Amino acid sequence: MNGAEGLIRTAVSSGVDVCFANPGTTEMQLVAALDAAPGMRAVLGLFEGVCTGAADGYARMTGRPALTLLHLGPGFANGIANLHNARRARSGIVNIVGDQATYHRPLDAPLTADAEGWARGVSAWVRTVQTAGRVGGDAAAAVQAARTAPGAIATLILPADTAWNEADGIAQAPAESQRANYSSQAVDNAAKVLRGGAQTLLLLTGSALTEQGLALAAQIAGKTGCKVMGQTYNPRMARGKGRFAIDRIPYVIEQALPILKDFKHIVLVEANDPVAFFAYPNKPSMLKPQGCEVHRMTSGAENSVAALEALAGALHAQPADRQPQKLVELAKPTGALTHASIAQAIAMAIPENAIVVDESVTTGRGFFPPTAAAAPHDWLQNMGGSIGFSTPVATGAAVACPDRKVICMVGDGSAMYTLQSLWTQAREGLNVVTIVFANRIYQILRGEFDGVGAGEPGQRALDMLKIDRPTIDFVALAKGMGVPGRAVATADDFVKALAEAIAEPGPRLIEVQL
Ligand SMILES: Cc1ncc(C[n+]2csc(CCOP(=O)(O)OP(=O)(O)O)c2C)c(N)n1
Repeated sequence: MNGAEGLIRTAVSSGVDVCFANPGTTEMQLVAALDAAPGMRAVLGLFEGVCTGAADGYARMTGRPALTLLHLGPGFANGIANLHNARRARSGIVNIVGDQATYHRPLDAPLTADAEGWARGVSAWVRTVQTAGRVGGDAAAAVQAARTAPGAIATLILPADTAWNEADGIAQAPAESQRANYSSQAVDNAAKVLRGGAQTLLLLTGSALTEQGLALAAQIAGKTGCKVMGQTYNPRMARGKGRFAIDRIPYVIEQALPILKDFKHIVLVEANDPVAFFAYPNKPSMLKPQGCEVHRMTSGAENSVAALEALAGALHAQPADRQPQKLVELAKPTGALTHASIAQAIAMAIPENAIVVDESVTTGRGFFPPTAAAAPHDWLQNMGGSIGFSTPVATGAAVACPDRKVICMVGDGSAMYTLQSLWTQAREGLNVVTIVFANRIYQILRGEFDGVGAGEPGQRALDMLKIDRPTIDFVALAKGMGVPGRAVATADDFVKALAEAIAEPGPRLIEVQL
């Protein structure tokens, strides 16, 4: 068995059986090993950012790492932006990066690069295999590193000769590491704060946003009168009918400040002390009001559901303490396409157990309240702010959950970064409905231009913000990659197009013309 086969067999025997790949010459033994070693599902992505984003989506939905297979430093570099997003989502991923053969590396052939250096910026664990004899052990160590709770990015660099030389067999990674429990002192402290009666915000993210975590938060809110919110962005939130509906801290500082201004305490459950996404002249960076005390109850690696359970226990908060919620009722929209009618149409269309991937940027800023009473679903967001996240993440989520419908909502600007995902969706027959909000501008940046006080944009500045010339035809682009699509310009047509797209198996695209 050569090193490449040892690696694939080690991954499979360790429970890692999906690989999002874009190979080159240095990975040919690994490609051959996919045939030789059964059990690995290999999914080709036509750009490395598709592979890394797909691995993020896969990890968010399964809690397990996938492999990516990338071509030397430059291939890895193409995948870095979505690894950055995945790192912030605390997704576990094992990157396998082929490299020049050990003896060829000093010759400085064209693709030779500092793969290790580039990997370090986004990886919690980096190793270069030194000899084929070590491949099995190194691959098992990479899987173990990626499974470090709650999930981490591990990058294993595999020089070509370590892939084709004889391996020492396979290894097996130890079982997943469990989340650390929680600090009872931190829970006692949170209980003391909540008993104190001063206005308190319970700020949640990560594993606290499961159905169970949210139900416990609802009890605590009902019992103590505290407010519960999510971070502006969250890796995954259980939402929809029957679940505790919470709002998020708005992105826009002017909207966030008044919402937070009266809180005397913020209790953090995996979340971070709220900060503005960017600095702006004459605006604060920290969003909490002066004098507000921040208390951390759990960090990202701890068991927040258990901590919330203990907190509910300490406060004697029962399921009966949950208050009924007034949610926006579902209603079929008609007439013009507006942000409100789009939200209504999506709320009506979300099927039971759907996965919604949200890169809707400015179009979707108000989507949360109107979709709160939709059928139960999971809502995934971009944790690192690097756009081009949603179409790959939707692809990986669909590979992870073939029985669930994935709805990918994406701005037209964001869609153009990693649109190749559609080709992978078509080839794999994935159940993804991509909705492109075609407003023909980087609308968010038009707002930021004002927000940073850059003045009035002239023609050249506007040319950097508008994407209307030439018009991008998303239906034609989708067709070219094997995905049927249609464009809509009214709410009525959007409702129809959504119903059709969701009813059909396989990928679909809807261009929403704003
Ligand atoms: C990798 C990366 N490049 C550039 C940006 C800056 N940026 C943020 S949002 C955005 C455009 C978003 O446009 P679109 O998806 O059409 O949404 P809209 O703002 O129109 O709602 C850009 C270029 C970024 N966040 N990440």
